[in-house]
Amino acid sequence: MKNKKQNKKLDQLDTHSISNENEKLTTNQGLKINNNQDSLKTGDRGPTLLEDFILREKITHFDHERIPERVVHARGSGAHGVFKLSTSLAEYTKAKFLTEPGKETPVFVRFSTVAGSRGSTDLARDVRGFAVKFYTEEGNYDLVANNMPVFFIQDAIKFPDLIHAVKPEPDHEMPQAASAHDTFWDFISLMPESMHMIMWLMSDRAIPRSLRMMEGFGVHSFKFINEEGRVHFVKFHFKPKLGVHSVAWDEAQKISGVDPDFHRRDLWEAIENGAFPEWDFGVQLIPEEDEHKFDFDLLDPTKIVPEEEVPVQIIGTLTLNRNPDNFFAETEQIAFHPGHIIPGIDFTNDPLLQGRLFSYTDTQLSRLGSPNFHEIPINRSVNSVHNNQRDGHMRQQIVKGKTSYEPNSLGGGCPFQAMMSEGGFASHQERVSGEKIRKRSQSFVDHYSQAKLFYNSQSLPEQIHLQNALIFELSKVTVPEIRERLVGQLVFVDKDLAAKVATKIGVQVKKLKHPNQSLPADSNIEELQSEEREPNTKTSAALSMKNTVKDNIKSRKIGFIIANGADGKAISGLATKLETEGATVELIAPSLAAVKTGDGSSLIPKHSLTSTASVCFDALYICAGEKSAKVLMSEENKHRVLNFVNETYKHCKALYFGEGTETVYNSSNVSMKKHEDPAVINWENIKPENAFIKVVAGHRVWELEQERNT
Ligand code: HDE
Repeated sequence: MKNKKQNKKLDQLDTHSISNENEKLTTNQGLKINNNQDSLKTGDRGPTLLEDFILREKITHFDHERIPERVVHARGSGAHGVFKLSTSLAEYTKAKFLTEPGKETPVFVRFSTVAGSRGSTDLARDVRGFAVKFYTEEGNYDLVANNMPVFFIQDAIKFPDLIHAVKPEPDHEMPQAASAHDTFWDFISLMPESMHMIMWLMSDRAIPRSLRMMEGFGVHSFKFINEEGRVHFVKFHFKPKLGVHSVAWDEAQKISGVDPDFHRRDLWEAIENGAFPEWDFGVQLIPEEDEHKFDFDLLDPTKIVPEEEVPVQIIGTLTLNRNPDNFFAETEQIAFHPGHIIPGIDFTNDPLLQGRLFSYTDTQLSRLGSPNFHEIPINRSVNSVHNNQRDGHMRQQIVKGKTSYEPNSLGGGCPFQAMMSEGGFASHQERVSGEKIRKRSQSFVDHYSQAKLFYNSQSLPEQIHLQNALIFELSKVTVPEIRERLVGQLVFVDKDLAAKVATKIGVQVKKLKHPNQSLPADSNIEELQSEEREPNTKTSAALSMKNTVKDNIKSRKIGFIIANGADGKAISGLATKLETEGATVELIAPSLAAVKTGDGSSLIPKHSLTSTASVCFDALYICAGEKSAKVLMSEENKHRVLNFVNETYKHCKALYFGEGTETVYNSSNVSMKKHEDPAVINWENIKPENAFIKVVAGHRVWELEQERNT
């Protein structure tokens, strides 16, 4: 954070931040308070007096502490950081933060779930928001992205319908933060354009292991404009350096109970521990003249540009390196808007993006309550703001002088319009003509090819997870006709998938016959949905998490189960090795009391067997030592220890049984395996520590799931 602009941003926040250290308590008017324990009364048992301005000020402020939560993306966590450019894009855009290699731009990133309220669980099956505010020298640039590259709908006019369908049902306000209910699937089954997004939502991408292990996508095509006015379409990508990883659905459900703040805590702790989350920032660039060379429309937000057709060029690194000081002031009050752009970046006519350009300012007005929300420290740009906008609720800026209009002579004509050469923004000039019409373009009609591409590209375990997710969700749908209609949609994605889901949710696979309101009247739906279509066998390696980064154990959380008598030397040896490679080791013992190891030293556990669960860890080590194994297998502890071991095994995570723990091994489900299991390490392994690290680096061994769970 040595960079000047970043410091400016920090200074700016600092002038608004305050510490209570060594300070006396005051009212909001700065009056020192002498008694914060009792209200003003008539006698010590008498009624409270209206005169008590200190009580009234305190309670009134408290009564107004809440602001409306975001309509969508209400639950979020954020962090400060920096974007460092490595490759100049001057050939494509004049945006200054993208043209000078080495340049650092301060950022604030807010991750979120979409459907749940502010207090909902982090591990809901959902899309994640990935909103980035770049505080550039030319003004704030917001890339309000998601962790999935496509969206449910093609036109903004359907957004309220989509959100009403997924939110808790209006009669009984259930279920919270879940798409597994009637209204969501009713809507989806009538909206074939959502099928591609449904594949992503039912995949493991919707239950990330960590916010630090998610990709980010701008979704829409945007435009880059260079100094000469030349246009390229651009798709934005964030690729996590730790790879893209997910938990198992069974884990997600359990984590929601054990630690609903799992993602928030993980992000916070990683940053506090100095394991700064990092992403490669990349772009797919398409020259304007190639706009129509694809078999889909670049303006259609339900389509990706496959990386095989246009590779992602990595141009820099996004690093999150500082937690907010105050959640409300920063993470809650930050106000994103896809319309916050800078010279060199412009919009396309994607009808979803066009609608978003209206929505975000409108929502900030109702959420933050004033047109002056840009003056809240987290929303301020690093370059100063000069215009003739005045007044409004909670105005902070004190503008000197008597003119608040333009043109003026009394104020010397200031502030002046900027010429383009001075950084003045001018929308890219584009020729537009057409009928005034409410109609979907015929080029938006193919809803299934890319849904199929996604499904085809998944590894077998990923496909099974996707099938199971659909079965889970649709089993919660109480109306058989909705289940049947959805299966009717799946037929056009993959017949086998449709059949597998159908048998588990008690419906027949039937050919789809229903009105398709999103399609133009003249669309040839029969042809598009024909089962005789040429089979689509295309795949794209970038779509499968199987091909992600699996070569390190950085920031992974390893649980050590210990008890009195454990082998202290073996524990510290392994812990040092894991920590040297960047992992975090946490001790779990029968109670929080200090554990005495065999060599007489004492270790303080972070958790007890009752206060945490296996689902909160990436891997488990049953600490070496016969004595401690005996304690772990005592009547009092046995059930909990075996639960840890069996769950870790079931969820395909690395398990390591230290020397002397045969009793634990033999009592667990692991002993029932019929042959060598590559993810279970024990005292017989040659170089067991290295073997363990290798399995942890692979994250989960999904290939073993079917065998382990049968
Ligand atoms: Fe949003 N969206 N959205 N959205 N969106 C909001 O703005 C909206 C869409 C996204 O951490 C709201 O400040 C409409 C796509 C993120 O603060 C609201 C449409 C994508 C966030 C809104 C979309 C997004 C929001 C709610 C369809 C992925 C959280 C509170 C036309 C590219 C930002 C707020 C944060 C938030 C409207 C579709 C991403 C109501 C009308 C597509 C990451 O203005």
